[in-house]
Amino acid sequence: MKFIKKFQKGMGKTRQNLGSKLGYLFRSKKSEAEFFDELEEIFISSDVGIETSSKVAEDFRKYCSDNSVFGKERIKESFVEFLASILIPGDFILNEEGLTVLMLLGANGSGKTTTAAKIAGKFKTNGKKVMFAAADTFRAAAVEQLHEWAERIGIPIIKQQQGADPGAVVFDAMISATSKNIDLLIIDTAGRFHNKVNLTKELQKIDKIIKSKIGDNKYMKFAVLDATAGSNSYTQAEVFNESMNLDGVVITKMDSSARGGVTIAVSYGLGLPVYMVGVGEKPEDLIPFEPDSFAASLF
Ligand SMILES: Nc1nc2c(ncn2[C@@H]2O[C@H](COP(=O)(O)OP(=O)(O)OP(=O)(O)O)[C@@H](O)[C@H]2O)c(=O)[nH]1
Ligand SMILES: [Mg+2]
Repeated sequence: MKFIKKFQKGMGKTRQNLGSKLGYLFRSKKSEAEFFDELEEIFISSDVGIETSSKVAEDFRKYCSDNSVFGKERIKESFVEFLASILIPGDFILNEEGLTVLMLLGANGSGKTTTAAKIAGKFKTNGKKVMFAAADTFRAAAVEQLHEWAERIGIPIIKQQQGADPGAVVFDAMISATSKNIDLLIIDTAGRFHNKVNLTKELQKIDKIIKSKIGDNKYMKFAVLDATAGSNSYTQAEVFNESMNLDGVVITKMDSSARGGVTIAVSYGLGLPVYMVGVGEKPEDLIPFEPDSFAASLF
């Protein structure tokens, strides 16, 4: 639980919402049947989704009976252990030798560009050669924003003018990253979710280009999900996963959200690893996902 303090601070609002409802239930004098029904309802009302909520309640009931858990204090402790055990963490490590390509996908404003900058800053500090590809060519401001980050961090960026083919940008970036012995190439993509079909086609094209040039190198795809969007973020993860076969997700804006319960829906419901969590706007406010810290921070 290396980042427990950051989780506790970043999850204050979710603690007030989901955590306080759970705390209240754990202290109440309910019969066993009522307890598990209410547990399910609390999850449903906290962006965990109907299916996942009933699965969580059912599995926790089984966990309690398998492990002979009785009594209020033990139930709460066991719940923290249980929750930590069902959430899937991801460890983002670079290819030991050669290139790692990371593509970030996500809806408008979910935090892709900021997350790209936070990840780039961290690896640059650790002595890695990082490069950006500005594959969000839809808005001039998007290219500009990534360019500013690249200058601030001190890393190269491959970009073209607004309206250029994102596939061409990525093609150039793959060639440039390989010839310059880059360790990590981060691809920032467009997020206009309202134009879903076109966006999906565009992302699939980029995906194909990366795969055709990746060779033995490592390639990862993360959906960047805004915790304040709650269950909408779950839907986005589901749609992106269907069309793009995600490796995992990053959950952003945990600090401004009371709807951090969506983390449970995405990880347990969709079986997707959570690699990182955004707990603020500063570069250091992106932390690795720790299921035990997450579960403990709910109370
Ligand atoms: N509080 C908080 N704000 C965040 C976090 N991550 C991103 N943001 C803010 O969210 C806003 C949108 O972030 P961007 O990185 O521009 O999002 P994007 O997905 O690139 O957006 P588009 O390019 O428009 O699709 C910015 O104001 C960020 O500072 C976080 O973890 N916590
Ligand atoms: Mg952006």
